[in-house]
Amino acid sequence: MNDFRLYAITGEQFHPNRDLVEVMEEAIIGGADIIQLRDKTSGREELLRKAHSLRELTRKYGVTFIVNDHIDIALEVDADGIHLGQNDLTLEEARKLVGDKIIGISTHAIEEARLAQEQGADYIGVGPVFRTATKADVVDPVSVSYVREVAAEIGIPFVAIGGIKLNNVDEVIAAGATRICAVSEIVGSSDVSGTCRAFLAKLTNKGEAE
Ligand code: TZP
Ligand code: MG
Repeated sequence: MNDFRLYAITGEQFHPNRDLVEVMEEAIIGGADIIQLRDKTSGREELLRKAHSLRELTRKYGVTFIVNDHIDIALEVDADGIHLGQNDLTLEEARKLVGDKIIGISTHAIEEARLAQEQGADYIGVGPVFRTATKADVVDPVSVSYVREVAAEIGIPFVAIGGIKLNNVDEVIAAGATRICAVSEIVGSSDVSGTCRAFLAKLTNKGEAE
């Protein structure tokens, strides 16, 4: 999973009239190489149904599939991994439950990044880099300076997240990010594949003007 570059997270509120699987398929076609199911509102049955559908989709394309928060659902659909926040299970507890599946941890400060690395996280989220309305209880933006700190010090893969758009991603890449994650900019786009391709072009060109 180390070679991923573009991490797309679901956000159905940004495409109210479009099907979840269809939108995420467009993201994959555009080059997203990790898909995460993040859904804070559905009940368990609905979540499970979505997880099954996205597992089937990601298998078809050979793309990594991560479930946010719900370890039981990740296990039930045989997702590739889970993503946890600072207030969820500890890494040690999570590792016991998921074995060698991928565990990703959200971090907002270098101490959290160090700890996640020490405890065996497979990757970390670094953010929110910019202000975002996508996450309800989000902490204040950490700015690109936190991206710079992580890039300089942390050895495990990290993905920058939070308010990242095509028009500000260059700054994030210049700070050392080689992997980008976005919700609204990707799934809320009228051209989901094109937006993914544009992010990837910027990552390939290291943020230089195209
Ligand atoms: N974790 C930190 S910021 C964020 C999450 C899930 C939301 C990012 O959404 P967007 O729309 O890309 O700002
Ligand atoms: Mg969480």
